[in-house]
Amino acid sequence: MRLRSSVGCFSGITLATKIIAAYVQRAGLLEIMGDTGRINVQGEKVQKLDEFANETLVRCLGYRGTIGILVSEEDDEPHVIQEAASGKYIVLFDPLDGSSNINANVSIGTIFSILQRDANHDTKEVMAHILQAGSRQVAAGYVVYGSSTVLAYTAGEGVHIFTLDPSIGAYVLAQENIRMPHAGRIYSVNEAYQKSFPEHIQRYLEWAKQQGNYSSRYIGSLVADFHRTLIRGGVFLYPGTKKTPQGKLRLLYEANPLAFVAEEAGGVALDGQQRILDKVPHAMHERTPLIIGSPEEVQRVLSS
Ligand code: AFP
Repeated sequence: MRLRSSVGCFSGITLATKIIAAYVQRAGLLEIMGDTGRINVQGEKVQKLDEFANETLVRCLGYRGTIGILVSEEDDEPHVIQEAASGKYIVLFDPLDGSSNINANVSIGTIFSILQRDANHDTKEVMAHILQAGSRQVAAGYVVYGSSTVLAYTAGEGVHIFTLDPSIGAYVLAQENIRMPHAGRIYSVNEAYQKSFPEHIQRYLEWAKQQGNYSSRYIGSLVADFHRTLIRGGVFLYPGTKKTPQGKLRLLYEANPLAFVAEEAGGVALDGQQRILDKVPHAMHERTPLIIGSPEEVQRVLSS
């Protein structure tokens, strides 16, 4: 298993997510549930735990010698840690995905993507280093704070799953080179929006319902819905709607890292037109439609 030289980023992420996991587990006791009263750059209510998770990641990653830039879902602007070329990595993250579920004790997670500075640009051209296609990620993954805390990670040589052992405070390798099932009869989508989805997606959902052997599963936390899709197969969909043609999910720190994990495990991730990892971003908080999962099921959605 390879962690690559981005290992400094990885140890910052494992430290931060262990701290976040401990807080999430005690959220009810610490009076850190509920929102802060602040609205973030995405127009969403910032939960107290969102803020805590963001600060923890920025703190844990901000002092690593090899990190140059941090990008968070919660912050309008990137954190430039160092302009020197030694800060060669860019870490992009959604500190607490699914945070509107916190009060209902539903699984939530942290998603991260690691890029290397683009050698064609001066180190001062911050946006040029951030706005790279997902195919240039050197590593990516996520942590699910669920019935156990699970970390899924890829550095381009397969996907490896670690479980946090709370008795020793360490992530322990649980599954090496996990593969996503090639097919799976589960679809995961917010069906309340069905009527405003593109027509082929509506046709797929109608078709699946008529089969009689499909299950519908939707948690409403991308990271948890994706993790189930990785383990059990099927397809997760968050298409554009008439009102929001680009959907809700963010390209750089949600779709890209999950697409990298999916492909490394034998799955597929598309926006409906093209491969997620080929999309060249134009803005740091850009959104994208997402169809991700088992190759057979994704193909079925596309050809419906
Ligand atoms: P929150 O972080 O605001 O809970 O949003 C979570 C999320 O971005 C993603 O994790 C879910 O897949 C998606 O939103 C659910 O959105 P809908 O409520 O529109 O289905």
